[in-house]
Amino acid sequence: MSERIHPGRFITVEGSEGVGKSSNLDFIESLLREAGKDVVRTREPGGTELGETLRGILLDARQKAICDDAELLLMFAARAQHLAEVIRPALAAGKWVLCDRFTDATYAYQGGGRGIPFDRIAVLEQWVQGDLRPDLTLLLDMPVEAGLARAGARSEPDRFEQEQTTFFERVRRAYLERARQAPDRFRIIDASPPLPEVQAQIRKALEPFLAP
Ligand code: Z5A
Repeated sequence: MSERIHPGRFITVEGSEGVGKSSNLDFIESLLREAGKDVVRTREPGGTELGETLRGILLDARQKAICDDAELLLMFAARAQHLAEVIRPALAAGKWVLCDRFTDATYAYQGGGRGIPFDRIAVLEQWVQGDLRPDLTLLLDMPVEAGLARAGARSEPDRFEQEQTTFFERVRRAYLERARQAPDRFRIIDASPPLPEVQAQIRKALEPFLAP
C-alpha cells in the first residue's frame, strides 16, 4: 500500500469493457456505508462540472480528431480539477472516496490501449497527484471477448467502445501488469461468474480493509 498522506481512504474500481463496474459500484458503496463509513462516490473522467464537460468531449463518438496526447492531457486536466475540488478535500475530512476509475485507467487505456509510454504518464501522475495514490484498487477482470459480448448489449457505443478487440486486449494486459507491480494495493476480482459470486469476492476483498 502506498504511503497514506490523508486521514480518509481512497478506493478505486477499475476494469476493461463489460466487466460490470456499474453493476457493482452500488454494492461496494452499500458495504462501505454498512460499515459506518462516510462515503463520497465519484467517477473519472468526471466528478466536477469541468470534469463532466471534458468527459462529454472525451466519450463523444463524433470527436474523431482528438489525438492521443490531447486525450491523455484532457484526462489529467479533469483529474487535476477532481483532486482539487472533490477528492483531496474529502480525504482530508476523513471521508472514504469511492471512485469509478482513476489513474490506472490512464495507464491501461492511454498507455496500453493507445501506446503512450508509461514513463510519460508517470510524469503527469506525479505532477497532478504528488504522492497521492489509491489505498485500494478493485480490478474487475475477465476475458475481453466475453466482456465485449456483455457490453455489446448496451446502447450506442461511445468513442472508446468503438475500439477493436485488440485495443481492449492491450487495456486488459496493462491493468494486469499494474496489478502485478502493486500487489498490496490491487485486489483482482474474477468478473466472469454470475453477479452474486462476483459480489462475494468483492465482499471478501473489502473485509480486511473495513476491519476496525
Ligand atoms: N478512460 C480512459 O481512457 N482513461 C482514463 O484515465 C479514465 C477513463 C479515467 C468511460 O469510462 C471511459 O473512459 C472508459 C475508459 C475511459 N471507456 N471505455 N470503455 P466508464 O467507466 O464510464 O465506462 P464503461 O467502461 O463503459 O463502464 P461501465 O458503464 O461501468 O460498464 P461495465 O463495466 O461494462 O459495467 P456494467 O454496465 O455494469 O456491465 C455491462 C453489462 O454486463 C450489463 O448489461 C450488466 O447487466 C452485465 N453484467 C454485469 N455483471 C455481470 C455478471 N456478473 N454476469 C452477467 N452479466 C453481467
